[in-house]
Amino acid sequence: MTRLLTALIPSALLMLIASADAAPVAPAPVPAKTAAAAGDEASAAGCSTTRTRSADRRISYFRHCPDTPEMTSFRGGRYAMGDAIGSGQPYERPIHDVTIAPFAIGRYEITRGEYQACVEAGACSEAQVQPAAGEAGARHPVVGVSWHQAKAYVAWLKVRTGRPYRLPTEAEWEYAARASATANFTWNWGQVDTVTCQYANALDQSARERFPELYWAITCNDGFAQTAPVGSFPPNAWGVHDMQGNVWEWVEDCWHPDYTGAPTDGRAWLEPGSDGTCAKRVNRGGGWGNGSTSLRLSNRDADPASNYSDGLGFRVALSLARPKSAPASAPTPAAPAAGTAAP
Ligand SMILES: [Ca+2]
Ligand SMILES: [Ca+2]
Repeated sequence: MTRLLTALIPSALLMLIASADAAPVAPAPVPAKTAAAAGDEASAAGCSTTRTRSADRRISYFRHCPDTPEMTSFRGGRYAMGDAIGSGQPYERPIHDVTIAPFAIGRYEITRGEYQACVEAGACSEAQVQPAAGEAGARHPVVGVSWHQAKAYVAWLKVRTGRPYRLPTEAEWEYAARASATANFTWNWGQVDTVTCQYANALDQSARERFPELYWAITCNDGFAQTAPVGSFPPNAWGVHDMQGNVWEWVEDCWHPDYTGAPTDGRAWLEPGSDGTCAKRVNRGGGWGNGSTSLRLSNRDADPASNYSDGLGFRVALSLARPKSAPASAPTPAAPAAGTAAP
C-alpha cells in the first residue's frame, strides 16, 4: 500500500520518502555495553519516577526518567475495533471485539528531544529526515524514523528504565485513541473540517499557504503547516494527545488485508499476512499531510519496516501488571485508571 501522505503530496514537496527497494539505513546496532552503561548512569543519576496530573486533575501521568516519555495507564477493557460507521475501507473491517489488558501509553508522540537522548546514548541512529527550521524544535514529534528505528528506541527505553517498554499493539493503539468514542473522531462531530482544526493537526490552510498545490487541504486553519509541537491540541477523554493527526504512528503489528482472523486479546498480530511476509508494519492516526478522512479512528495504513517519511513517527507503550481489582472483563473505564497497576 502506498502511504496516503506520499500519494497526497507532490514528490517535490516531500523531504524524503524511502522506497521499499531503497537501501535501508540500518539503525545503529545497540552496543550492549554502551546501552547498559547509559542506563546504569541514569539510574545512578537518580532516575526515579515522577508523577503529574492534567490541569483538571482528572488524568494521572508518570515519567520514569527525566528524558523518557510521559505515560498514562489504562486498566484495560473490551471495545469494538474497526469501522463501525461504514465510511471506511474493507481493511478496517470486520468489526471485532477486543479485550485489552492493562497497559500504559505515551501521553504524546515521541518527540525529537526524547529520541535524541537515545541517539546520544549510542542506541539509536539519527532520524533520516531533517525537518525545516520551523519544525526542528525538541517538542516536535520525531519523524523520518523507520519501524526498525522505533524498535531500537523502545529497546533503549527498556534498558534505560528497566521497564518493559515496547511499541503499542494496533488494538491497544485504537483503544487508547478512541477513549470510548465509537464515531469516526473523538470529538464526535463527524467529518466537519472546521471542527477538525480545533482538535488535530491535519492538512489545513496553513499547509496550503506553504504548498499552494495542496488544493485539497481542508478549509480551516489549524496553524501548523507541518508538524506541531506535541500537545498543541486538546487531549482525548483519556488524556492522550495527537492520536489523530500530527504524525502517523508505527505500531507493532504486521499488515493484514482485513481483520478476518485478527486476535481478540489485544496482542500484536504478527503472523504473516496473505502476501506471505511481515514486511509491512501498520501505522495509524493520519498526520499533518492528510485531510479529515485519513484521521478517522479506524483508518489504517502500512509501510515496509525500513520506510520512513516526514509524516511518520511513533509513540510507546508499556506492559503493566493486571491489578487484582480489574479483571479483563471489566467494562471500559470512563477515564483512565489513574494510579492502577503502579508502574
Ligand atoms: Ca496543519
Ligand atoms: Ca499522531
